[in-house]
Amino acid sequence: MIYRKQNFGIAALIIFVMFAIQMSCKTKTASDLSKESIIPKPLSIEATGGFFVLNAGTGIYIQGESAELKQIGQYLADRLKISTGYEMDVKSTTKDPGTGNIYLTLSGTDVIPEDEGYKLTITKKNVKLEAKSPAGLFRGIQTIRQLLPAKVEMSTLQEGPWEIATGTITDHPDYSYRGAMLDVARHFFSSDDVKRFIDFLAYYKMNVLHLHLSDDQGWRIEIKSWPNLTTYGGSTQVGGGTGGYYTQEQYSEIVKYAGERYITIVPEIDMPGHINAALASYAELNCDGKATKLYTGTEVGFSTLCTNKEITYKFVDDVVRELAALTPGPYIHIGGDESHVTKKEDYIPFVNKVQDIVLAHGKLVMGWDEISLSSLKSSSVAQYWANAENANNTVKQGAKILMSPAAKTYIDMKYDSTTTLGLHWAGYIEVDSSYIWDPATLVPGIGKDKILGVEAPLWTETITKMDELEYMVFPRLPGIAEIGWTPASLRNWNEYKVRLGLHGERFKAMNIDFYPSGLVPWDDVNP
Ligand code: NGO
Repeated sequence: MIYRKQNFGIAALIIFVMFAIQMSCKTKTASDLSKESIIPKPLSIEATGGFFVLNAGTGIYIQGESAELKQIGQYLADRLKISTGYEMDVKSTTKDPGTGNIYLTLSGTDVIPEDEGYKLTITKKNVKLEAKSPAGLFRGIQTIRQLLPAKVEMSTLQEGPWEIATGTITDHPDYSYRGAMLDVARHFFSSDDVKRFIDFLAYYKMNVLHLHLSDDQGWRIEIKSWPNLTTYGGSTQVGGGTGGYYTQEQYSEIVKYAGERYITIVPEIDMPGHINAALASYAELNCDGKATKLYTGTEVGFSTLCTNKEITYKFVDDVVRELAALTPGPYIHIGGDESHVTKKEDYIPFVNKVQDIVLAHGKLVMGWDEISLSSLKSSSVAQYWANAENANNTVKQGAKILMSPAAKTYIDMKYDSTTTLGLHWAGYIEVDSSYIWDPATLVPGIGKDKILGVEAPLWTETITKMDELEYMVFPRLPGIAEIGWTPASLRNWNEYKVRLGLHGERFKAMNIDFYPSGLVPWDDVNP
């Protein structure tokens, strides 16, 4: 018996030693900057072979007294404090603070000429982040986060060491618009959920969140001059559950939260179709003067505003006016998709009029690709999702395209036939398929100069809560972010999938419920 116990003890010791060796092999030593898995992939990385160690004495310095830079420094300090436990004061300085510190500085345009670009120089002694604009510093901070061990993203105190490989990264985005869309109309998502989603975008250097705020199933933004839109029209959602809406204060808080992360909100009010929630809330918006019933199904294309009633334009003007006043970003998205029950001869003048209303309120127009049937201003943007002819029609009119091809960027599509969530009308979209494409060659005749950027829409007919959202978003979103940021010449699926695999640890640290695609080498992550 004693003999067997001893045997067991030795076996346990051997297993422990083997496990320890295996763990130490898996713990990366942060000494080769060029081998770090940064997403989106930076433009240039020069490694110098050593590492900087973040410790309790590390300070975060900002150049000058700017409140904006202070806020960016504080964002980094707050994030690092949670997992490292270090209380990093953010201090102002007029000169390079020297050894042991992180220094955030706005350089002249000669160092980094591009908006959102940054240069990150890491030596054994300190970390220097330079950018032309505060947005560039914010993007560079995401690179610093990704260079630290994955556990830096955890929400509990972790053991160091907190090493960052040394070298220089120079980086800037390929497209100026890199976004995602969240449909909060089919299923409502709380402000806190939206903020978490914004944090995902920020981590991958995206800069736009398009909120699909109204549809047949629900109206989600308070409009003070038309209160029933939310109190009645926002009361339900797909499947018949309780819906919800953002008060104007809550919406402004979301806008502010996004703004602090250099993310612009593009609000969408879908019209003249996808409008049943409004038609149910106000009888006078219907041609026959009778309110429709609230709708909780998932059919599309059955509702329309009454395009030849004067009150319709008063309604649109009020909604756009209130929304424009709450929205600092340049665009109001007017939808315009799938207006199957609006006659073409009514649709065209409607979109033209709405375009004028948006411009009169000081905003630019964005809409789904169908709006190209109307006369687009060159400042308007059509979001290509399905129809190449509409895309061509857009550029012929001198307007720009936002690329959201359904077969590539619709992250509400199932990964494969076994995915229980999602739709599949545009096909199954595995992680490789959503990564392997180039916005500038997708539609013949529409080159890079005609394209504003890329956006990944998440429609929520089948997505009811945050863990479901995360499962559809991850791991496809980082790939779309990379398509928007990194030039096509530097993108390669076989290389990318390894970097993505290493982000599995980060998803886990952030408590993200992701889809563990069999196409990605997930290292030692067990989701
Ligand atoms: C379409 C439709 C949406 C659906 C979505 C589902 C556009 C622009 N209109 O995309 O109403 O929710 O597909 O994938």
